[in-house]
Amino acid sequence: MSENSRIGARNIALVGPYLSGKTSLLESILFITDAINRKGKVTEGNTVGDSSVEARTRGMGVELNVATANFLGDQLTFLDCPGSIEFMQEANNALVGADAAVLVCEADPSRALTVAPIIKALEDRGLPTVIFINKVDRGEVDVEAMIESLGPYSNRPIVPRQLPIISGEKVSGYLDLATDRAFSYQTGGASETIEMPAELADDRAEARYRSLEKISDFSETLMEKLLEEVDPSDEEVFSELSDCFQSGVIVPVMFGSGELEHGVRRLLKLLRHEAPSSSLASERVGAGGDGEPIAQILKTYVTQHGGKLSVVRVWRGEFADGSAVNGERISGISRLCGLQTEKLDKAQAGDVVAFGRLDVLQTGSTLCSAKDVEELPGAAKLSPVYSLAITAAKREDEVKLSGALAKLSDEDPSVVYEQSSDTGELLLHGQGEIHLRVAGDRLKNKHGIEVETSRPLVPYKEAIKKSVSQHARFKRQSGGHGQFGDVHIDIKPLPRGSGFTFEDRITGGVVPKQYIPAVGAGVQEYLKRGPLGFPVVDVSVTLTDGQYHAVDSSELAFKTAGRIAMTEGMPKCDPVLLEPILAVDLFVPSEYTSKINSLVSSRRGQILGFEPRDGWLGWDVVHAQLPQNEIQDLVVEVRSATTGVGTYTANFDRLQELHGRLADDVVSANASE
Ligand SMILES: Nc1nc2c(ncn2[C@@H]2O[C@H](COP(=O)(O)OP(=O)(O)OP(=O)(O)O)[C@@H](O)[C@H]2O)c(=O)[nH]1
Ligand SMILES: [Mg+2]
Repeated sequence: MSENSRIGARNIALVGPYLSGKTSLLESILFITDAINRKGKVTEGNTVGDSSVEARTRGMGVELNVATANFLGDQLTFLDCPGSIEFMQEANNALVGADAAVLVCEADPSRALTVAPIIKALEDRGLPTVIFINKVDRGEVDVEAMIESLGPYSNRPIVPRQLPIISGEKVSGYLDLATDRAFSYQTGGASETIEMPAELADDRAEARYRSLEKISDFSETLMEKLLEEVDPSDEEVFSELSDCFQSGVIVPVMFGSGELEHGVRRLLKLLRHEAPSSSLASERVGAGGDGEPIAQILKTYVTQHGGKLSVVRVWRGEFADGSAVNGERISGISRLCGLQTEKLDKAQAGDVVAFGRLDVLQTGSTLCSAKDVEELPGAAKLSPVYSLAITAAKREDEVKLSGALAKLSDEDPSVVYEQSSDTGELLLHGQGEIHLRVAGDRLKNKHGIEVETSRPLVPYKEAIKKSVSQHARFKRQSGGHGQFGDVHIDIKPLPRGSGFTFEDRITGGVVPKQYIPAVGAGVQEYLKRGPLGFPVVDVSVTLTDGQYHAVDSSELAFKTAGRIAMTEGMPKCDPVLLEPILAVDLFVPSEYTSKINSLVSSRRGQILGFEPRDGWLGWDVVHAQLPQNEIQDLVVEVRSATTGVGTYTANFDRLQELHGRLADDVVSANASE
């Protein structure tokens, strides 16, 4: 173990589906550990975990919040991640810096699927994980059924550490499977030891045996004992369970009620005694041992004053306030408890703290005082699934908007913005409707800019199907100097994807050389808006003949003649509307694949096939092609068809002819704008 590592410092990600109770659990943890002296409530908008206005007003997590507590002399830092799939990037970024994760979920087997993507994310990172089945105060909860239903989504065996004691319809306490002790919950206090309920003796023996079977795969001595029918001691079982959790090969399960503090102290003890030390995580990411101090940014906040606050995980060594990293100077180091900051002189390996004013560095960046920084991998960027066109509500805010958007995507890298080269619109891309609404609220609350949003325009194009020869003359006699240009052009369709070509076949100087590019420019100007009202693609124009006037001809006159020839010729070329078609991969649990197939068909899509999703248990990827016009709210329907977990990626594939009423509607809607 490296000397740099803080044995007592551990960073625990709180993850789990939307509204499973992570923030409420954190609130209880902070209260129990005296980090706060009054417990807030999510519904009252005063918890540590939901610190921003946007989170408080919605009663849901919308970004990462960090809080450090001291539990019996050990430093535990919690990374409270939002559960909504639309804010998944925040959770993924946070997981980069965690030592272990508490996966908080409800005992609802019908929603086990919503836990699957999180299980997968934790497995991919190799993060030691404990499942906390929450809200058991609600009554009629079946912890065992929940464990059963999660099994198919986990590559790691899920092993109960406790058995519920049920009184009436409610869980009133638990048996510890490793220590042979029973406890009764005390709301607002530690559970009390009670006598082992005799009627649970058989259940306990059976559950204990099943757990042992699962962990014996990872322990030869245990395997031998089981084969020889020797009952291992409680100490042995505890140590095996502990090792298997620490090394991340099994996932232990606990349960309780975060809000009522039931089972929370027990969870804290597990984290304190059994979670891997922070040095293990450093080794896992390849930043262990001795060497230059290294840290990594897990989250960026833009403060009310406009400065940046970067939440960093220190992997190795120490960073002092005022020291230089990557050419910038750390200005202020603080321990966090939500919005509350406590100043520190330095940060040490194993800490998750905030560094002030690293203005250029972004979430995911690796920090190092040495010149050449070897970048540690950050979280992969999710590809956007929902877009809106935005404009500043007030004209005078337009200039400020791009700066504010840069800060917005600094804070949340899954918000992406761009100026569309096709439609000229300013587009905001993200993970869903709520995600972008929160982005809009942030622009208003933090940057004082109100924006208006609309459905992005579809970048339709048009082409032609017939060749036409066209003559045009531009002639104007106005006092002295006149204007004269005369051209003959051939307009021809080109194969899809060829673009635009302009050629001249002038012989004998009937159009002087210096005027020919002007004809091309006039033609091109016309192509910005064809007979149907859209940019024209895949057309060739050849200048075949013409006339000029020694005095009156000019570049402008020939440019105008070129444009007139196009304006008159193009409508005769059988123009056709082209709509963009996207290649779409939809990622869904296999049980919903057929539902997704019909959804795609109902949106004029074409299914190309489907296959198992690489590396995902029980998921498919459906390959399809869909018109871009059908994709705007696709994610909303895909999610609602798949209990919220389905998603897709889309890329431009080609332009395809659109005919009939659909085309007429597009043309007339465009004309009326
Ligand atoms: N009955 C019961 N309700 C709870 C418990 N914990 C949380 N809740 C309720 O569940 C709802 C969601 O709680 P949060 O703590 O915001 O859940 P979260 O997982 O942080 O939510 P997101 O961050 O939005 O994913 C709130 O209405 C809580 O009051 C619990 O232990 N028992
Ligand atoms: Mg929350």
